[in-house]
Order: sequence, then C-alpha cells, then structure tokens
Amino acid sequence: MATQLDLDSLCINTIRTLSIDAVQAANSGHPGTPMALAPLVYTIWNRVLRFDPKDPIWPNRDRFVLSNGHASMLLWSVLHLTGTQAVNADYENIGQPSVTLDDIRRFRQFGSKAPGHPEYHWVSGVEATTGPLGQGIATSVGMAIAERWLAERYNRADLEIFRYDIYAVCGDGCLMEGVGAEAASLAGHLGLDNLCWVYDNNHITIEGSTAITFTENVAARFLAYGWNVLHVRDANDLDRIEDALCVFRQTKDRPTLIILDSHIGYGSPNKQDTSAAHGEPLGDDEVRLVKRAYGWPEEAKFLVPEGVREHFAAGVGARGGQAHARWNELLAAYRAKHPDLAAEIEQMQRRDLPGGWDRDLPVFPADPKGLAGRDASGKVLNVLAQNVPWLLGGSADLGPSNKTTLLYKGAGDVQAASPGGKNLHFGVREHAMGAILNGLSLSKLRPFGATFFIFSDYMRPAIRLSALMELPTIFVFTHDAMGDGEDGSTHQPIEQLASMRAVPGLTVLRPGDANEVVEAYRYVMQLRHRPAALVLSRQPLPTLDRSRYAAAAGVSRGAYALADAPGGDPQVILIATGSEVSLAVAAHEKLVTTGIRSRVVSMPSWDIFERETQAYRDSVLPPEVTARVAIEQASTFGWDRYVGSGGQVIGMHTFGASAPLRALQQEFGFTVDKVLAAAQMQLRRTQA
Ligand SMILES: Cc1ncc(C[n+]2csc(CCOP(=O)(O)OP(=O)(O)O)c2C)c(N)n1
Ligand SMILES: [Mg+2]
Repeated sequence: MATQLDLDSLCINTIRTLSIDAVQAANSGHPGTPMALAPLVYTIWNRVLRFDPKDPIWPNRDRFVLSNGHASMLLWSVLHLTGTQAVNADYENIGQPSVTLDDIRRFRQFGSKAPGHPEYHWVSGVEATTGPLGQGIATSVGMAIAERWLAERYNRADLEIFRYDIYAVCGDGCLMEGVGAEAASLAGHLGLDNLCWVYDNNHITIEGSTAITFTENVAARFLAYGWNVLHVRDANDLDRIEDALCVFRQTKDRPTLIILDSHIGYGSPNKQDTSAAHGEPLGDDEVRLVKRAYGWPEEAKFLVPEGVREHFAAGVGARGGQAHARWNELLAAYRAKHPDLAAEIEQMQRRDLPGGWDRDLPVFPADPKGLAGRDASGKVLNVLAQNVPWLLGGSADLGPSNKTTLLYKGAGDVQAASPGGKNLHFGVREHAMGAILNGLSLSKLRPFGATFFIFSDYMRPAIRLSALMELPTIFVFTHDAMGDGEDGSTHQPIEQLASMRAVPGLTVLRPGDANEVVEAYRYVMQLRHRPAALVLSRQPLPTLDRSRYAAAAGVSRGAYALADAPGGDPQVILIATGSEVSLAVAAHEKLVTTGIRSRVVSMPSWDIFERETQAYRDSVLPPEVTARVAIEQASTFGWDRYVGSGGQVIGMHTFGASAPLRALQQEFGFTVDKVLAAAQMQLRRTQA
C-alpha cells in the first residue's frame, strides 16, 4: 500500500517524465520548467483547485492560467492525468478526454491536443492562450475583475453562486514584460484578493542567468503595488506551497504573489540550473540519468504508473466534483428564488444575448452637419449597456474623448469597493487593458475597451490573442484618421487599419455615419466567437439621408451599394470607408449631374464582405466595372484587391501632419475635386 508521500512523488514524477518524454519525442519544447514546477502544479491542482474534470467549463471553477506557456507540458500532463473532458464550441461535453496519452506522445505535432503552447478553444481545460510572455498574468487580472463583478451582481444572502479564485503561474519573462507590470498595478489598486500569481524564481531565462538583465527587487515592487508577497524557498516542499496557497485564500483586500525559488531542470545532473534546460530536449543519455535520479525506470517512456490517475481522481476529481454538485443544488435554489437572474447567468454562459438587447437603439435623422462616430458610439453603448446587464467596459484614461463612459443613472464605476460597476477605468495602460478585456471575455462577460486608434499598437498582442482565442472582445478605437488634426502625426493612424485587417478572425469596422455606427454595433453584439475593432471618427460626419441612399443595414454585409445613378448600371465605382464615405457621396452627386453613372460603395468592413457570397460581392462590385477609386485616410496597403491593378487609391503614403483638419484634407488630397479627377481618369482609362 503506497503512502501519501509515495503517491505525491509518484504523481509529480509522472508529470516530470511525461514532460521530458514528450519534449524528447518532439525533439523540441521546454523540459526544464515542467521538471521544476511539477510539485507546484501538482499541489495547486490536487490539493487546492476547485475544478471539475468532468465539466471543465463549470462557471464557478477556480481558474488556472499557465502564463509561462512554454511550460505547456505541465498543463497537458495534468489535463491528461485528471481525465479532464473535452467540450465543443457550443459548450457541450463531447464525451472524450481533452488530452489523451497519444496527444502527449504527439506533443507539438499537427492536430495534437498537446500543442506547443496552451491554446484556449483548441484544448478544453486551457483557460487562456499563453506563450507571449506576460499575457497570461495580465489576462488573469481580467478574470479576477470578472469574478468580483459576477459575485457582486448575482450573489444573494446564502446563495453564493460565484466565489472562485484565479491562479496564474509565471516566470521571469512574464515579470520582465511591461504588460505584467501594468496589470499588477491595476490589480493592486483594485485589491483583487481572489488573484494569486506564483512566480517561478529560477534566475534563468534563455540567455542565461537573470544576473545579466533582471536584478530588481521583485518582492519590493509588488509590495509597492499593494500586493501581499510570500516567499517559498523550496519548490519541492509541497506543504510550504500549500501553506502559502492557504495564506492567499485567507488574505483580504490584496492580491497575492508567491515567490517560489526553484531549480530549472530539477534532477538533471548536467543541466539543472542552466538555460540549457529551458528550451531543448535533454538528450537520451541525460534523460536516463534524470530518470535514475527520480527513481524512475530508465527505459520507460510515457509511463503513467498505477495509482496516479486514481490519486488525481481522489484529489481534484473528488473535490471539484463535490463542489460542482453542491453548486448545482445552490443554482437550483437560486433559480427558484431569482429566476430572472438565473436565466441571465445561463444566457451569459452560452454567449447568448438577452431578449430586447437591441431595444431603443437610436435612429439618427439626416443631418448635413452630422455627428462624430465616437458620439454615435457613446449613445449606442449607453443603450446597449442598459439592455445587456453583462456588457461593461471603459477606456485607457480617454473615456471623455472616446465617449465610452456609461452615463446613465446607476451605471457606476468598478472600484475596489464597488466591483459591480459598469465603467472600468484602466488607467493609461492600453496593453494590460487588452489582456484584461480578454480575461473578462473568457469569464463570459461582454467587455469593451477604448483608446485612440493610434494606440491600438500598444495593445496589439492582446488583440491578436483575442482573435486566436475566438473571443467576442470589443475594441473601440476613436480618432481614426487625420480628424484630430492639430495633434499631428504622432496621433494620426496610418498603417493601423491595414494591420488590424491583417489579423485573421478580427472583424474590423469603420462606419461612415451615425447610422452605420448603430448597425456596426448591432452586428458586433451578435458575434459569439470573434473579436471586433470599431474604428470611429473624432470629427462630425454628415448623417446621410437614408430615404435617398441605401439603408445602413447594409453594414451587416461588410459593403453595400450606398448610392447609384438613376437606373444603376455603374460606369465607375467609388469605394470609401468611415469619414471618406460622405466625400465619395459628394463626388458622386457631381458626377451624376454631368451624366456619369457612378456608384458609391460604403465598405465599413473588408472581412465581413469577404465572407459574403461571390454573387453578393459581384452585385456590389460588378467585375466588368473596372473604373474604380478607393478613398480612405490611411495607408493604401491592400486596396488594390478592390480597385484592381488599374484602379486608383486616394490614401496616405506618408505620415500625417499637425494642422487643422481642413488643411490636412487639402494637403493630402481628400477633396471632392481630387475624387472627381480620379474618377474621370478611371473612365478615360477604361474607355480608351
Ligand atoms: C513576449 C515574448 N517574448 C519572448 C518570448 C520567447 N521566450 C520564450 S521563453 C523565454 C524565456 C523566459 O524565461 P522565464 O520566463 O524565466 O522562463 P524559464 O526559462 O525560467 O522557464 C523567452 C524569451 C516569448 N515567448 N514571449
Ligand atoms: Mg526563469
């Protein structure tokens, strides 16, 4: 009969050797950190975590985020050994294990559920995609804000529906990256005592000892952020690790950082404590030596000894299963007493929208002076946030400029003492904001976050991850082109539209007037597995007369024929987005008076348009009409796909400049005359 101690080390060495064997078989990967952190991950999972392997998306589970994603074998090992089940994109249990031993044998191979780094939505049980260092810990702050928010809104006396903790494991890299610092600062400010980061203090990164790069006092830094800081000096001491986790759970009003001193490549006679253990296989000879040091059969590969799976079942399996069963009873009682709130929770979990979500959305009357994209957006958000209880968001200190502040009575701010507010204040921390939005979205809230479009560059890695994770995060970007005039070239986006459009799966919308803004939000709200970037003007844009031009509902198809000459049958097509739509319309009106059959295509979204049928796309952009002009105050990069090699693009080839908007429009050629000249040139070219 194995003792508890034997079973602990048997489980830990199973995680270690699975990791070693997988990296060896793949001939790539990171063995050293799993070897060092197996005891930590084992202790969190088997002694503390409230996670039900039979239902990895149970809403009240504790979250485990592996921010040092290169150590992914830790996660594949525990997901396998706990028998965690797989769910599909519709949140149904598909009756299969999430990670099989065969997946681990095929670590890093095509189609394996044990890819190089943790990938949310590809492998059930992964709470966040990690690998770009710092993103996981920053995302975990969003998860912690979400737990607070959910508890505040839904918990009732004796009916605590939401009460869970968020654990994130990180290394030196995560703590060197700025995004981690931004997020830690906000977490301290908000007093997120449901958040625990464990820092793998191994003094090693790829280039060697951290003595060459990272000598700050991490503990002092986190104390200054307002965190509780604990130190465990031996990564193999399960009881001390458990004690520290216990202190975390008892600590109020502060997040906890546990600094864990560890030895990368633990047990490897020749590679322990060196960067050689970080990112390459140990090699067959060293593997044998390591296994001997662990007391493991030297020739065994991918060995899961008898008793290991059972021990995980008796630990995390039993604890999670019981907690989940109690929660189901609680939810039943809750549903009986608070049916409306229970229905909300269920809708939210499926990423469905509540009935009446688009009630009272504004319809803007025609108005030549018009409204700024950001102002229309503000009005829409204030309606949507009242219709959709779990829609919340804010700005990176630009709320008054982005017009994203929720102003209706009772909207409230998210602060330590008021975690259930609807207005988040991210501070001047765009990168963390992006990651935090993803954490909120992973928790099934519907978050939006705003800044100037130019600063999308400061959060691009998180935007990319939202697309990779297929999260319906909403990014609101205002000051989308030269409209901020006097701020000058540092604030005028040029290449940002092209670069956002290049992100696979990100829906980018640049609406052309206030009603297109409404339709853009209507479209975005219905996305369940896709992030969106709304690109909005600072300056007023004329509100088009929709009795004269096509309905703004065309936004939902990405592009639509907004204006045609009488009888249609266009000779020349003007394609425009955002602030340039009204310019195209003005030019079109002039062309029509001179007898030229022009068409204006409003194209707020390339990617939506590209998912339309060929027949629809050809109806908007008839292939035989090759006289085409695209107009957009941004890099021309990519527009040739719509205007063809002979078409013309009126766009930006340089950075902007500091001047009033009107002067910039003249200088850079965004005038009716320029559009007319381009259209006439196109007609001459195609009719020659
Ligand atoms: C943003 C980012 N930059 C660089 C890398 C490449 N990279 C992967 S691991 C690593 C070193 C990380 O060191 P540490 O976090 O201490 O991990 P350890 O080797 O101790 O496990 C680097 C630079 C990355 N994954 N993400
Ligand atoms: Mg390290």
